[in-house]
Amino acid sequence: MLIKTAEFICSNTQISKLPPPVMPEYAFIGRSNVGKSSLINMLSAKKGMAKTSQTPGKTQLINHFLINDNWYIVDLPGYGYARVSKNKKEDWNKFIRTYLDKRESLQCVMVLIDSRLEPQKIDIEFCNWLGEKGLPFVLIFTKADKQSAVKTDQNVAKFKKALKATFEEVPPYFVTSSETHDGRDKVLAFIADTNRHFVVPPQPTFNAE
Ligand SMILES: Nc1nc2c(ncn2[C@@H]2O[C@H](COP(=O)(O)OP(=O)(O)O)[C@@H](O)[C@H]2O)c(=O)[nH]1
Ligand SMILES: [Mg+2]
Repeated sequence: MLIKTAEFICSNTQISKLPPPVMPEYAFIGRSNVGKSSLINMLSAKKGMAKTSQTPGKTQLINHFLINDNWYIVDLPGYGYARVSKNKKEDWNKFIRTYLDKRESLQCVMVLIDSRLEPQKIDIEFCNWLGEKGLPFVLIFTKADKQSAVKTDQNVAKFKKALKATFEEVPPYFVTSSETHDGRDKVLAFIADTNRHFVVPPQPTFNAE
């Protein structure tokens, strides 16, 4: 897919204020510092669209970016940031899980995993939650340029093995680097393909009386 336009639309702290669910959207999520903002900038070919390396845990917003006037990248706050209070973590959980569970136009959750690391409990638990809810997701392994392809493959294999404890079928996955742009075409091709199957969900109708 060729990216012709990419623009920031809105930041939200309230589910009720999200844009109408009339276009397919893809939610990007992962641990703080996983490389989410860098990946969003890399995919959209717009440097600085999603701000990189902001103070983690500071912004708890759902950000919508409109791509090619016909689909959304949704930037969700990162999880697993140690220095966030327990209350804030609970707020995060409630807000994000409600969004993920209820958003009619959400086509796929893009779960970002740091390719340098062994499977992390928090990532596996989040995938399990998506599985329980029946939400479609794919794995995006980030920062692949930081180590050898062999090491990346080993970590991918370990992650798949960890998921097999709960999943019959492991979801599709992509290996990416925001530095070298590896994986960009494949992720965009997946999104283009999914977009083709999008059907606008029924909209609430307003009764004049
Ligand atoms: N080498 C390399 N560094 C990356 C890559 N992606 C992100 N980074 C770096 O990792 C740090 C965190 O990235 P950021 O996109 O802000 O992560 P976020 O907190 O998940 O949004 C920054 O210093 C980035 O420059 C990548 O693919 N390769
Ligand atoms: Mg970020």
